[in-house]
Amino acid sequence: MARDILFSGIQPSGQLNIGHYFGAVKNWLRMQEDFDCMFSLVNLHAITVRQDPVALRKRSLDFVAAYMACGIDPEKSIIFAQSDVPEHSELMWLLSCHTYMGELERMTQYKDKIAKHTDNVNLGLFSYPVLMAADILLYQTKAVPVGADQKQHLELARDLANRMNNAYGKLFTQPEPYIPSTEDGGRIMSLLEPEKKMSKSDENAGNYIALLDEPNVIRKKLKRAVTDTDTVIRYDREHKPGVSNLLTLLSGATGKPIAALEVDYAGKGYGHLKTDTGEAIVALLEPIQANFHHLRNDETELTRVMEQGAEKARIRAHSTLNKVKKAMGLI
Ligand code: ATP
Ligand code: LTN
Repeated sequence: MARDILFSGIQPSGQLNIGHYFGAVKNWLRMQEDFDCMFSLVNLHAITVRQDPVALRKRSLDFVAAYMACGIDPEKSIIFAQSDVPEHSELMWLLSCHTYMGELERMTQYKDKIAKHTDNVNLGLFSYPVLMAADILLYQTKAVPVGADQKQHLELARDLANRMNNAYGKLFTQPEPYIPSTEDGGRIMSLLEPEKKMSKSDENAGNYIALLDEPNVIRKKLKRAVTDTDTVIRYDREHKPGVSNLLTLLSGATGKPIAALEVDYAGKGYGHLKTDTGEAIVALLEPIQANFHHLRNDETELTRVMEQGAEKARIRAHSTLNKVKKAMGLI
């Protein structure tokens, strides 16, 4: 029987960090066995912020190697670059003509981004969620594993699927979000400003742990992580965001539930928690880093994986797009 389709993407901007790992990639690995998976390097999304072309190309290969180093298997899943499948942009236009300005004006990511990039408030930043809806709907996607920050964008994709299906007959599958709970890593917070999400575009590298950070850098960053003036190791996002974030990271890296960690750490100090979290993350990332360096050395193979992925994706994309154009009366 055909398996349900899963689609997810990460923008090749900045450096992949453990927020992406726990929020998205970890779920991808788990779901890879049960779904027909498509993982896209969403480079058209990345250019909503100005990119250096040479660095973007290089970073794109870094990201593909990183996906594979984490365990995404190109023999089981389709890995491809969004820009290799022009149907994404074409479906985006068709969806744009059915998206209301008010819907996009409400998007919090867009508001944050225009506040941050005041010198480049471009149309792409505003219409970004429509491109994301096109990515998803183009493949008749059922499951979309993402971090909590993408919930609002997912809602738009679902609304657009409904709107188009009501207007033109059944064109799209209704996508479902798969978002880990906050305790499970759906929203990993910044190390130095734990009320803010850990983000790869953060200019202060002390705020995140990159997947490729050296073990000693990881230990040092965790030692400096902001906690609070209390001394109790307890999970409480509202009053103890830093400590709660460390517990989430330790739990994610060791597989031990947070409640059990609270018991283990009763009476122990924050220094202890930070050291153990550092060691657990170093142990988690060590094999990933070794795989990465091995895979990244073979650019021919990475390019082959992307070409093979794009070829498969294009066949699927073409089929949905044709159906939509026909239904809309485009000859
Ligand atoms: P940028 O800061 O460059 O805008 P980003 O760090 O938010 O990007 P994306 O490429 O937008 O990264 O996100 C890729 C995936 O990782 C998405 O599913 C997103 O929800 C998830 N993700 C990003 N940051 C976190 C985080 N701090 N915690 C959990 N999941 C996250
Ligand atoms: N907007 C997402 C990245 C993204 C995506 C997608 C995720 C683009 N298209 C489709 C899931 C499905 C983000 O993380 N900023």
